[in-house]
Amino acid sequence: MTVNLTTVLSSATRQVVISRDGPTVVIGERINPTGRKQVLAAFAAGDFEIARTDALAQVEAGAQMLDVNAGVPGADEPVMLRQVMQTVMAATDVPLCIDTADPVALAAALSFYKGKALVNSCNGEERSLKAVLPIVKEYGAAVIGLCMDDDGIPETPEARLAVAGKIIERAGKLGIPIEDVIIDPLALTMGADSHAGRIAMDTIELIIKEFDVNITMGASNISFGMPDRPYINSAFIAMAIHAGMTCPITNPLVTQVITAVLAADLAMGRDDYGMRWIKAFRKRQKAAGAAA
Ligand code: THG
Repeated sequence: MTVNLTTVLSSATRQVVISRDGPTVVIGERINPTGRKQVLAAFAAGDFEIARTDALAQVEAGAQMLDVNAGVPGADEPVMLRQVMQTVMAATDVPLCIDTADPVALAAALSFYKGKALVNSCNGEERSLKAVLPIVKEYGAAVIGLCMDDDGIPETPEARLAVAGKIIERAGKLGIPIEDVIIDPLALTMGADSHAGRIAMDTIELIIKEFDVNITMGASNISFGMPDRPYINSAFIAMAIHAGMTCPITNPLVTQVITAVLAADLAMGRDDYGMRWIKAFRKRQKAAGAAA
C-alpha cells in the first residue's frame, strides 16, 4: 500500500491542500495568452486588466488556484510574468501555478512570490530537469512533471509512467519531496487520436498505483476540434477524478465543467453532507434570479 500523498500550496495568506481525501482543486486556466487572442492582444499592449477580471471571475466560479501564463511572442517574459502575477495577486489571494517555459522568468517570479507556488512545469527532458528542478528546490516550490521526454510524448501508459518515475527520482535527488511533484499524464486531443482519453486515464491509474502522487491535467485539451466541447470536458473530468486526478487545470467558468467536478466529488465521498454541492446550487440559483 502506498500512502495518499498531500501537496500543500500557499499564497501569503491562504493555503490549499491537494489530496485524494479532499475536494478536487480546480486550477483556473484562463490567464494565458496562448490560444486566447484577446488576452494576447491586451498583454502585448501592456494592459493587464483582463488578468484581474479573469482572476476574480475564476475564483468566484470555484477555482482554488490560478494558472498564470504570460508567454507573449517577442515580449520580455520575466517582466511580463511579473506584471501579470502582481495584477493577479492584488486581485485575489489564491495560490498561483506559474506557467512558463522560461527558467529566467520562473526564477524571477519565484523570487518575489510570497508563499509556496506550483511550477508549471518540467518534463523528463534532460535539459528541462537540469534547468527547472534546482529553481524549484531553491524556492521551496512544488512542480508539475509532464510525462514527456527527449523522445517526445510516449504513446503507452507504461512509457509515460516511466517518465513520471524519472522526474520523481531526479526531484528526490535534489531534495524535492515526492509530495511536491504533481504529475501530468498529458491529455491530448481526442479529435486527433480517439484513444487519447483512455491513455490519459490508464496513465493516471498506473502512476497512482506506483507513487500515489497528486495528478493534474489540462483537462480541456481533450476536446479541441470537437463540437459541443463542454459535454465532452465535463464527462472526461469526472472520469479522470474517479481515476485519481486531484487538481485539473481547466476553465471553471464553463458551468458543465465546474458542476461535473462538484458532482464527481460528491460521488467520490469528498463532499460531506453534500454541502459544497448545495452551496454551489444556491449560488447558481441566485445568479439566475439576479439575471432574470
Ligand atoms: N498541462 C499543463 N499545463 C498546461 C496545459 C496542460 N497549461 C496550458 C494548457 N495546457 C491549459 N491551459 C489552457 C488555457 C487556455 C485555454 C486552453 C487551455 C483556452 N482555450 C480556448 C479553447 O479551449 O478553445 C481558447 C478560446 C478562448 O477561450 O478564447 O483558452 O495540458 N500542466
